Amino acid sequence: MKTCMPLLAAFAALALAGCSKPEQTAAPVAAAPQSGPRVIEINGNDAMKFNVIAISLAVGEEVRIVLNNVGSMPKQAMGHNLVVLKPGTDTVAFATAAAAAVATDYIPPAFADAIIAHTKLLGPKQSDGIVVKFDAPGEYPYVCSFPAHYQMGMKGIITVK
Ligand SMILES: [Cu+2]
Repeated sequence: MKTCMPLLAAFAALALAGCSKPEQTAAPVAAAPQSGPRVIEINGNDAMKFNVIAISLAVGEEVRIVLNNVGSMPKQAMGHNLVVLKPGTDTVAFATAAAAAVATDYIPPAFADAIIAHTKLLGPKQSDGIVVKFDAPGEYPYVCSFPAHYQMGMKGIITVK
């Protein structure tokens, strides 16, 4: 911040020198809106289910998807994440590759191009959020990539219109 001070001082000097019009002096510097994107909360539980399996969004709508692990089993046995994939991704192949990707918290490097966004792998009572915005209509699958959870039905679809 210290490096900004000479600039600010320069602007102030210009303003005092009479270069400013009234409407320019009134602009607040830190007036960013406090309301962020719409939040969609999804719970994952010890029964290997998401409580939300269908989401509808408008093209270009920015949303924050928050995954809450509401279970109580240890992360090593019952971790959850939420991975959003591009339309048309072979989700079975993805889940199979993910199950082997232990070193990367079940995010398979070979599918990096298919992943739009993903949360961290969450232990019990942990939460993580991702901000997404889809510029093209389609059906975007989301899955938990912890081993066997996709096969148990821990998945959903984001429909973008
Ligand atoms: Cu899971």
